Amino acid sequence: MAEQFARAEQGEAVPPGRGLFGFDVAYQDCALVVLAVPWELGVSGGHGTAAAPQAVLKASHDIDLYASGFAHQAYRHGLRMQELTHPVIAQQQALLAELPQSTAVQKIDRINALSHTLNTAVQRETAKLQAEGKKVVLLGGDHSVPLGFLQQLGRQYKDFGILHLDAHFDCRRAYQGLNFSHASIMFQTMTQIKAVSKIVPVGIRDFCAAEYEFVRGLTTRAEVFLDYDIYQRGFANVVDEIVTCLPAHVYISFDIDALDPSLCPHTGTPVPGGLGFNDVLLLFARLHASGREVIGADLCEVVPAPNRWDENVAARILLQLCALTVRRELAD
Ligand SMILES: [Mn+2]
Repeated sequence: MAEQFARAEQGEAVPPGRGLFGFDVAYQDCALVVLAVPWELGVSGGHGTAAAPQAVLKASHDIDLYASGFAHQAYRHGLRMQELTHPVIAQQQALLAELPQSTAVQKIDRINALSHTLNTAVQRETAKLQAEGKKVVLLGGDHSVPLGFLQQLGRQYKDFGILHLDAHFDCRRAYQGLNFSHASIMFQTMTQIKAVSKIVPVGIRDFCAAEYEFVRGLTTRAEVFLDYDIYQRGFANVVDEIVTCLPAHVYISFDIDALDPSLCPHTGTPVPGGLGFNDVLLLFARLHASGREVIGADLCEVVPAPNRWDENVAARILLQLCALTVRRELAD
């Protein structure tokens, strides 16, 4: 591995077929597993997010890895990507292939059943990885993917917060009859997982009245940073307020559509406005500097682009999320 790290640091091209960020890290040597979940049964808008993990893996070979601060040489701690291996992934593909022929009711029942199976599979797999001493970052797939991971963290931690970067609250009770759609992930999380003492949605700019009421009803369990309010005040003037809202243990749920759509034009439900790339870097740097521990993260709703742009941006965000999550192992 030392030789691969040294070559990357000299800026050499990555040979084809390599692992995440260009390194072949064996399971026993990795500190963190990026668990890829190629899933898109929970989407309402455009499709294609199931293809994100492979596209982000390829794009991760094309980015230079130098970073200062908490992300400095984070890859040296061993970052490995592997896919969730469970029959439900193939069952999803079969269902997607026959969807146009199914009646709506059959579709909804079967999607709900498969989504429930996926949640259980993700919960069990993340529990196994954690039991074997690995940190975990999920790579979707759509934003319904992390529920099982959040359920697992809810068993493990008495109290944690969610830094939720998104254009949407994702707090619909159900969407088009789907209980576990990407539009309901935070409704499911906040109603099911008592250990989540705080949710901090950031960049929100597209929501219905019922969702807003639901979030307001969470009272002190939610601190909302709407995109337009952030714009008016300037991100640098808000960033410490965002961090201060969060408890000592933090999970980061990153929907790529939180970003300005020029950074993720192919995502399924893009919305004008949004966070700049440097806003995210600043937020992560301040979160790290605050001493809070990132206990896990997800990156969802990436849809690959013909010119590989969306996955290029996503690979850079993924590196930051991995660095934040392994930082306890870093010799600062
Ligand atoms: Mn979203």
